[in-house]
Amino acid sequence: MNQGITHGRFITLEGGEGAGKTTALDYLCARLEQAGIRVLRTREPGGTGLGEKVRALLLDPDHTGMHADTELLLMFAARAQHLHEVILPALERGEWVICDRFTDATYAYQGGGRGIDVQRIGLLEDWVQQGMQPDTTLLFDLPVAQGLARAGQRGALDRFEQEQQDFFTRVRDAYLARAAQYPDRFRIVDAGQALEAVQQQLGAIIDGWLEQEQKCSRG
Ligand code: T5A
Repeated sequence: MNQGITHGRFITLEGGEGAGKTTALDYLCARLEQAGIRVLRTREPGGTGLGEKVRALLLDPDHTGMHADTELLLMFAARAQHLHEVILPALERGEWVICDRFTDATYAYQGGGRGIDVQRIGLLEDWVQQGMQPDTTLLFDLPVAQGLARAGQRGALDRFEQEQQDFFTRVRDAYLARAAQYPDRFRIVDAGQALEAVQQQLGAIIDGWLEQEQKCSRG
C-alpha cells in the first residue's frame, strides 16, 4: 500500500476463473509464515461478515437480472467495508495482507467483461481507496478455456462462471492491459503450467520479497 502507511505489505492475486489463485494462496502464506512474516489472508468480494453477505448476493446464480451498475456498486460497497474493517488495520499492525482479488478484478470483470466505462470505475476507486493501491499484484494468466475447465470440475457454477467464453476473453484482455499499464506493480505468473512449475515461479517471487525485507531491516 503506497499512501500514508509505511509498514505491512498489500499483495493481491488476480486472474480469470480457475486460474489457481486460491491454491497459490496456501503456498504463499505458508512460505511467508515460515519466514516469520505475519500474514493476513483474505478475499474479495468478501473478507468481512457484511462483505461475505454481499458476496453471496453477487454470486447467486438466481440473480440473473442484476444490472451491471448494481454489480459494480456492490463490489465497491463490500470493498469499503473490507478496507476499513480488515485491510487497513492489518497493514497498520505491520502484517502482510494477501488478498484473493481486489480492484483490478473490477476493471477486468465490470470494465472488460460488462463494458462499464473505466472512468466510472475510477471515480468509485478514488472515493473508496483515496489513492491506496496494492504494493504488488500477481496476475495468474492462462488461456480462458483451460481456466474454465478447471473451475468447471468443481460442479455448480456461480453467476459469473455462467458467462460465455467471450466475456472471459474480455476479462483476460483487460487484466493483461492493466498489467501493461502498471508494470512496476504487476508480476505475471504463467498459470497454465503444472502446479509444481507455478510454485517454482512463486518461490522466485517470494525469495525476491524476502531479500527486500532483509535489506530494509538492515537499514
Ligand atoms: N469479481 C470479483 C468481480 O466481478 N469483480 C470484482 O471486483 C471482484 C473482486 C469471485 C467472482 O467475483 C468476480 C470474479 C469471480 O467470478 P470466486 O469464487 O472468488 O468468485 O472466483 P475465483 O476467484 O475465480 O475462484 P476460482 O476458485 O474459480 O479460481 P482460483 O481461486 O483462481 O482457482 P483454484 O485455486 O480454486 O483452482 C481451481 C481448480 O484448479 C486446480 C485446483 O486444484 C482447483 O481444482 N488447479 C490446478 N490444476 C492444474 N494445474 C494447476 N497449476 C492448478 N492450479 C489449480
